[in-house]
Amino acid sequence: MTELILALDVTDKKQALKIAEACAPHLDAIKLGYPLILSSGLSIAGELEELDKPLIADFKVADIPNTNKLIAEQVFDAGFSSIICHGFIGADAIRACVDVAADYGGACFVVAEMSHPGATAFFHGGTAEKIAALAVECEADGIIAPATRPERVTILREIVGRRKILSPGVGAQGGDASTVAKLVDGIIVGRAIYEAKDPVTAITEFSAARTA
Ligand code: O7M
Repeated sequence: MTELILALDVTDKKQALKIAEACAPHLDAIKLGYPLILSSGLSIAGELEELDKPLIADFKVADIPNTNKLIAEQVFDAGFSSIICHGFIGADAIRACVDVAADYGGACFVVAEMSHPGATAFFHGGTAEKIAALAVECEADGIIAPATRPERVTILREIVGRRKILSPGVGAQGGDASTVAKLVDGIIVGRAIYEAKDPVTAITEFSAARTA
């Protein structure tokens, strides 16, 4: 079944831990990014460890190969199981993340196309397709593709084949969970869960959408 991944973009550490604890039994993974890590530190990964869920570090890494390698090592040393990097940085810089992930027995996902309206300015016109092909060439574990544009996900699927596609943009950004769940390996949901009055009930609705 398509995985359900919580984007835990909650900047209050206590609240983040509370939501994660309540939601974890109903999730396949938790994605942490700048909002929570900048407010709480990388050690938040260790505090979430007892929930026994894969933790995805969403730093959208986009530097030179050596810097990417150093960032990725910090991420995996902290206890994350996956890292996300940008794709426009090119093969050598992507490979730096893929190689570190492989060394730690983890995974690396490459952002092929983003979900927000402004993303079309640079990702369309062949760029996202090129990045997806590069992700395959670099033996990344998968790509990030927009739930807000299912037709684009279908095009990128043809390029990446059976590699994983994780898709953000469901809920708050307007993407429809049941439409996109049929096309991807994991949907990433943030505000529609962590801002809900009852996050667990919200998760139940997204879970049902995965099989609809
Ligand atoms: O459901 P939301 O809109 O509250 O949160 C979506 C999450 O997915 C949030 O953490 C974003 O940073 C992330 N995201 C996008 O929304 N769009 C993208 O194109 C890419 C990502 C992402 O996760 O990239 C790895």
